[in-house]
Formats: sequence, C-alpha cells, structure tokens
Amino acid sequence: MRLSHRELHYLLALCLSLETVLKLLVFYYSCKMKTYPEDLPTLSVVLIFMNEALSIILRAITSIINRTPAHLLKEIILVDDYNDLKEPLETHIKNYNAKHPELLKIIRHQKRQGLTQARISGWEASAADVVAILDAHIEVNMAWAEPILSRLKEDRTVIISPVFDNIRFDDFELLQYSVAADGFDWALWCLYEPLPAEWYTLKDETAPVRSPSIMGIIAADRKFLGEIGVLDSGMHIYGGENVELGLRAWQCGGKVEVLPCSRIAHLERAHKPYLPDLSIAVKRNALRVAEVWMDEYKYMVYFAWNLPIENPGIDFGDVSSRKDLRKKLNCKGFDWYIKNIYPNLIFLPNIVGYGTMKNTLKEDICIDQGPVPGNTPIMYPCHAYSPQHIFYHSTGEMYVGGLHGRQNAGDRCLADPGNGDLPVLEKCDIAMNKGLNLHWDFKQGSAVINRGTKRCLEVTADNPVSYRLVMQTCTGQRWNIQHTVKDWGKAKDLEQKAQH
Ligand SMILES: [Mn+2]
Repeated sequence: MRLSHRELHYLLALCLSLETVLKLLVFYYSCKMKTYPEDLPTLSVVLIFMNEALSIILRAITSIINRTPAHLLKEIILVDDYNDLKEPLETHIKNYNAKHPELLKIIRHQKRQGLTQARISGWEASAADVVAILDAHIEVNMAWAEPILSRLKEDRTVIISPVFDNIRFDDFELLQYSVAADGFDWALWCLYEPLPAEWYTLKDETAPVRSPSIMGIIAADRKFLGEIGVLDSGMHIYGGENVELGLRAWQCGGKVEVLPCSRIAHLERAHKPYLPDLSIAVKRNALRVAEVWMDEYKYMVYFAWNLPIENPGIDFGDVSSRKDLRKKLNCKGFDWYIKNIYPNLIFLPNIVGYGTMKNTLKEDICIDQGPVPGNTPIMYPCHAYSPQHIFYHSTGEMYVGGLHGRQNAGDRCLADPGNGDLPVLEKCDIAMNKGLNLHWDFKQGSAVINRGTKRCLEVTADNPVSYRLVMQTCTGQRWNIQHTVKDWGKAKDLEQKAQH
C-alpha cells in the first residue's frame, strides 16, 4: 500500500498525539502501576468527628473498608468530640462489626475537648503498627494505604501527609488537587509550597515529597509518634497544632513527607464548626509553638500577629512539659530548621516598629494598603487588621499591609516615586531593582522623611472628613507606630546571628 503525502501527514500526527496520550496515561498510572510488598505494617485509622452528618461518617468508614487491604486494616477508631449521633451510629457500628469482627471502635468525649485532644485520644486507643489520624468528612481513594505503610516500613521516623483532593459539599464532585508541599507563614497559618527542585530531578511522580510541615491529616508509626510526643495537648481547638508537629518532627530527628500516591478526598465544609472567631485559639496556639520551638525567631510570630513582644495579653498556658520534651529528645534549634528545612521563610531581624500607624493630627484613621489590586496606600478608619499592619526596619524600609516574610510571596515596601503627590507600594525586591526611593527616616512621634527625595509622608484634609495620604514638602507632621521593639541591642544580636 502506498500512502499519499497527505495520508502520511495524518499518520504522523496520529502517532504524535498517541504518544502524548501514552505519556499522560503513564503519568496517570504511575501510582497505580506501583507494587508494594505483601507484608506491610498493620494500620489503625482514627476518624475524628463533631457535629457531622451520619451519612458522611458512613461514607468515610465504607471507603476505608473497601479501599484498604483487609489483612492490613486492624481497626477504625471513631472519636466523638461530643456529638449527638448516639443510637444510629451504635447500630451501624454493630452492623459493620457483625461483618468485620472488632473492626470498629468508638471513643466518646464526655465534653467537647477540641480537635487536638480528639486526635490524641484516637492515638491512645490505637494498637496497630501505623496510625492514620483523619477527619471523618473524608473518603479515601484507591490504594491510599499501601504507599503509607511501605514508606513507614522503610523509615519509621517519617510523619506522612497524604495528598488532599476536594469533595464539593453541594454536589459531591471530586476535584483533584495537584501535589504540593505543606508550609506555613510567620502567623503559622498553613499554606501550600511549590514542590522542591530536588523532587523534580528524581523524575518520579510517585516519589515522596519532603515537606517543611504538615496539614490536618497525618499518618505515622504509632510508637514513633508517641516517642516524639504525639501532639501538644495544651493546644485549644485547632490551628498551630500541625505546624507544631512539623517542627517537632524535623527538629527532633524525624521527617515530614507528602506521598503523591496516597490520596484522600476531603469534604469541604459549608460552615466551620467550633467557634465563630477562632483567632483567639489560633494566636494562643501559635504562641505556644513559638515559645517552645522557635527560639529567638519566635518574635516573628509576634510581629505577624501584631502582638507586643512583652505582655502580649494572651495566656498561652503552661509550656514547661513541652520544653522538657524538647530537652529530653535533644532536639535541634529553629535556626537549623529554617536553614536546612525551610529556607523559603525569611527572617527579618531588623524590625524596630510594627503595627498600625497614626498621624497625631487625626488618630482614628490609620495608614492602610488601600484597594487590592492597586498600589496606592491610603488613610482609612483604623481596624488594625493586616491591611493596616506596618513594619518599620532599622534599614529604613517600611512594609505596608501585613508580613509575608517568604521568598516566594514578597512583602510590599512604601516608596516615594519622587513625582506627583502620592506614595506607592511596590514589592520590595522590585522596588529595590527599580531603584525606587524606599528608605525612610522615622522615630516614634516624629516625621516620616524619605531619605532619597527628602519629602515627607503626611496627610492633607481635602475637607474636614476626608484625609489623604500624600508625599509633600515636610510641614512637621508627626507619626506614631503601635509597637516599638525596645531592646535594640537584642535586635543587633539577632542580626549577627542571621548573618551566620
Ligand atoms: Mn476537615
């Protein structure tokens, strides 16, 4: 058979697209094609719930039973953090156990103790080699457990995070999330980090991803998790407890990894349970982490939450037993952690003033980052949330609009463009490259003067109720920043330390 030129062309195009499809299939099946040893460690699955619908808990249990090799699944432990599903759930447990003897167990808290304590209760009750501590509003995917169990068979010191996918709460559609590492910012809020460069060089989509921290759901060697102190039972409700575990794992001789082939779908909640305002618990938990694990870097957490370093007005409870644990385990310091495990976090040792900034002419309005997107700071009624958080550095830089302190999420610096009457905000590294005037002279209770243009940051009243933030020839206006870092000597020590 002779092919015409046109037919050859089509054939070639077909081959090329087949190759693309094949590559995608290889990518898709790389996890499915993986084989795992038969004799893996056994598994206890802990499911935490509070105000959860019965159907949701049953979906979780069913998916675990159907998708975990029966000879490896030792038990499913339900931890009820004071729920109201007594009889209906008991009946279902009996039915399950009739088919799978002693598979399901339930622990009921007599009063609400919060997520962290519920996770600890589940760990205490577990008896298998490995424990996976999950939310109850999840469904596990095919072959979710084998990657975890075989990784822990290789190395018992890894704290593992499966990859989350998302189940939409309104239609139960599954949205696949891409694999990421788990990190956090200086407020100790969790966030996703890009995959590390070293992972790409492995050219293996199934390879474990080294991760600075961990998000909500974890799997670990049961005994190892106990050896390093499970979770901090002094934490309230949630927030910060996962960062605490991440730091503790790394600093005390373990590791944290995300396993791309272990996937768990998490049902997004329409409303978060527990408190309407979590920030009190979250701040408190963040300060516990800072005080126990972060050494002199702990001030960054205070800065990020806009709390005064001395007398922050938050009782974070007794941390002495956690400090003892750190000593007993002979854990490394945060300095080692930030340099070796999480260099994406930027330490800012030069902050000398932070918080809201007010002009003495009118003290119910604050400097504010202004509309986003946009790069014009404004005066706005004071609310003291992060758009109004200013960070003044001894170098003369002034960040406006909260503290990121991460390499890949730059802070914005206040700059004087030198023309017009408005100051601007620009990503600090860009401002630096563009040679913008971003250095300011300022002392508490005095003028804010641009070092380059000698103009002052001031306010003008277009009318008595509307004040504008402007750059102009200095008229002697004075500013105050909410908190100052009193101990300048201490800041100097940190600076030297940061350069080491
Ligand atoms: Mn959840």
